[in-house]
Amino acid sequence: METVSIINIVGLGYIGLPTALMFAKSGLKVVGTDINNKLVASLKEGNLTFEETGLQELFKEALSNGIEFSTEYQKTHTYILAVPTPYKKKSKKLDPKYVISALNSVLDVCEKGASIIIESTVSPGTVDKYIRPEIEKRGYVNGDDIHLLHAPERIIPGNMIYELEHNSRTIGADSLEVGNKVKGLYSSFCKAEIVVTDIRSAEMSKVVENTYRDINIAFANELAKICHTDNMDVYEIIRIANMHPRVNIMKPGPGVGGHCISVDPWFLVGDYPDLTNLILTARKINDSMPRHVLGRIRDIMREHNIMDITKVGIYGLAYKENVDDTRESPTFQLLERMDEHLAFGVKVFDPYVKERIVDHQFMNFEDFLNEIEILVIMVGHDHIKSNMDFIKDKLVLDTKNICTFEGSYKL
Ligand code: SAJ
Repeated sequence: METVSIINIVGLGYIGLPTALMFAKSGLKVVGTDINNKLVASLKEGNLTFEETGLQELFKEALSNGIEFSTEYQKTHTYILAVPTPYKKKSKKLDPKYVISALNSVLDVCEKGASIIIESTVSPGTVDKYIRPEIEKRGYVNGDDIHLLHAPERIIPGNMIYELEHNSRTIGADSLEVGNKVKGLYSSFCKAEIVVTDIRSAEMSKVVENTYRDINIAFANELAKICHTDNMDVYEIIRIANMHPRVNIMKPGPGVGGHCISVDPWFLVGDYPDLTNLILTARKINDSMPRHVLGRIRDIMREHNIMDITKVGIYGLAYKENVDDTRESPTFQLLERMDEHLAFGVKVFDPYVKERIVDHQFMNFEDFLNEIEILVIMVGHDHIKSNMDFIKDKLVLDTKNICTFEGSYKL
């Protein structure tokens, strides 16, 4: 592996930060850059900005290896951009503004011949359509003055550190030579296979992976609705079906959240509206699940003659178990639906979410339980699994199928 000067990681969020720390742990010289002053100040003081298994230990190792954090872009040869790539809610197309702005800040300072590696998920074609023109506008020649690469991440919140080391990954480059050089860089911490391909294939494969998962979850969710209608046990049916050697149905749930699976398929729908019937339908099914949960709450209230919505408690604000990330969380979608239907005053609790972000959010589990009659489990945190004894006397709507006692309501 050729020696690299500084690696400048741009964007210190859920992906950029752990990646920066892994490089630093491997002994490389790393500077993490973010435009958010508060975030940089916090990291400089030694405080992490989100929780993740093993992140604290990794942070300590990276600090002792000299990782630095700054709001300034560094003059160097290697950049990794891990900034957000939101989608425009109406057109469902990717909004590349953060990548473009980060890229331009990098182009202002980078050395000639620098490699700029985009880790952010982008819709297929984004590099050609939006990124290359920025480089050309400045009179740089891509592949000569600047090397552009796309190296999408694959790590899953909750198991990021392990997966950074053990998941295989993809590097899209314009030439095999540059791709292999960057592969050498990532192999400083990634022990799995690293595939070098072209940029277009790297972009597409990333979005395809998340779309595949979205479609499969939608199938499980549709089954849950079918089974509910005719009083069948969807979990038993999935358990049996999955005994078939070539069947592997996923778990139904209250909806699909997170910044990846619920977003990436929209890039394909936005770009290929006439060709994405299956993908769009899957998105619609998954997006309909919070409404299905609302209907189930109504059923339980009716059955037990409970008229007061403030007796309902929603457990879980995170988008999935054992993380504090609330992006695109099904619970937000449920709360929005409730609000639209004038169901004000529903109570909320999540042990991972330490700041008050919604109305009637409790910070203490006991206080929360004391106030409610119906408990809706939206997220299967380990916390609730180890507190089954305390919720047994409630009417429980268990959307994650985690209750170990009889009598809970299911999706
Ligand atoms: N979910 C279900 N049923 C399931 C599995 C998940 O309802 O059987 C729900 C979860 O509760 C959650 C949502 O789906 O709301 C997404 O969670 P997830 O754990 O499936 O995935 P993410 O969004 O945390 O991470 C995904 C991963 N992609 C794939 O597995 C193909 C991860 O590897 C990617 O790195 C990440 O997206 C990303 O950054 O793109």
